[in-house]
Amino acid sequence: MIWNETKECMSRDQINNLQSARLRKMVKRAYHNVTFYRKKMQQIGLEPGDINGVEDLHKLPFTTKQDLRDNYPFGLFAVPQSQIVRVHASSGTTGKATVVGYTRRDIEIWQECVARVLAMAGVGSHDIIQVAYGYGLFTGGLGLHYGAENLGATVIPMSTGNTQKLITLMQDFKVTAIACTPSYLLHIAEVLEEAGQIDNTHLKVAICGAEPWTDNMRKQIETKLNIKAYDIYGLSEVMGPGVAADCKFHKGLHVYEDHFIPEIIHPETLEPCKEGEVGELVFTPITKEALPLIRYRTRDLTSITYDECECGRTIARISRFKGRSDDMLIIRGVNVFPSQVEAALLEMGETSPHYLMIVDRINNLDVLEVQVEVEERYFSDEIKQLDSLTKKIARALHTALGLSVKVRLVEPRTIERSQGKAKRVIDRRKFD
Ligand code: DLL
Repeated sequence: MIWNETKECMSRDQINNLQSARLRKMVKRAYHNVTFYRKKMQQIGLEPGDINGVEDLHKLPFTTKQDLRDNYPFGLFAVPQSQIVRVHASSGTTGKATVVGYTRRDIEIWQECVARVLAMAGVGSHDIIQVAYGYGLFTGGLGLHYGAENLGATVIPMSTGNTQKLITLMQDFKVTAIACTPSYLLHIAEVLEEAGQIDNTHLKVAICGAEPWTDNMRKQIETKLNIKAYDIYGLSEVMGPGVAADCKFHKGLHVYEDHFIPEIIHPETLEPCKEGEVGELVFTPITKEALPLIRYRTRDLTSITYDECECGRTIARISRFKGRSDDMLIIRGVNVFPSQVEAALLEMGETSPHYLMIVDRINNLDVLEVQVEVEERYFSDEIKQLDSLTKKIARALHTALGLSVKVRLVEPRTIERSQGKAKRVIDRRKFD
């Protein structure tokens, strides 16, 4: 399969024509099959016929994560449920997940995109790949799994959680490729190092993403493990992993423009940014059947270039991510909003709403500590009571966030009060 030349080296005109044709069809489908889009377009007097091509994209309204939540769970689906073959979900701000669905064709396109990412990283049918992203509602595990199978590689569906077993199988099966978050890979490297086994693997390549990381971190991974590491990007709303990825030149992530139209906008004025200028990434997927999205605001901050890459690909490239335009944190690959912590604490009713989240990276693993103010009496009473409340809060936060949390109860008025916007998060991880 020659991914490269047929789909990734088109001229700008060819890309524009393909995108325009697909955009026209997608807008029609969204308008006729999804009440939400029809109403939104009618409100601004827009009809599908007004969208002739990419040049008209700016006329369309934006879609946000809140829109998906407001239409929870299946309100934005454009096909009957009988045509939905898979559902994934990611965490939401106040407990309600963001739900996404796929038709059989959507899954085919997704696995093709991931296969293209893997092929770009030099993975092929001769490789044995351990998929160590979480399997389940998160798109990482199954996304990489189907993509690697599509490519013909041998897939070990490892998921997360048992590093020792992962290492044993990596060695016994002579695993040559791994897909996991970059911080987890560094942790794996450290465990290998401690066991004196760092040179005792057949690993050649890693496909890392789902959280921000730097070029320095990539080099660290490459040096420690003597492998090549590649960046893979995606988000569940737009598809999952495989929306963009980097090639061996590591000069930005190639966006699969035959399926996703990227835009960069100023997060406040919402006006388009110039090429090279940092702004918020907006995606319009143009081939999705189950969940068409029009101008979806990712909240990820990056810049774009349309220059041809040294590898010969002409599709647009986005730079490594510079952060987000909202308060979402990514902790061990899990998306966490401070408001989720607040909602869980308020629901318990035994604490004050004063809390502080401290995120750190210890031994390359993200650790979240939540400090919570509780009434004075908990400190004067028996230590047992404090202990049981700590455990209760930890359980509630674990349920709300899907992540284990270290809870520390503190006395009233310990957490600094702010006159302006409350500071709820201290992130000690380094991303530069
Ligand atoms: O994280 C999909 C994914 C799985 C991507 C496995 C790559 C590998 P969500 O849980 O919906 O989906 O989270 C999406 O994660 O908006 C970014 O903020 C962040 N993110 C994903 N990939 C990268 C990356 C998956 N390579 C959110 N670099 C996105 C930086 C990333 N941030």
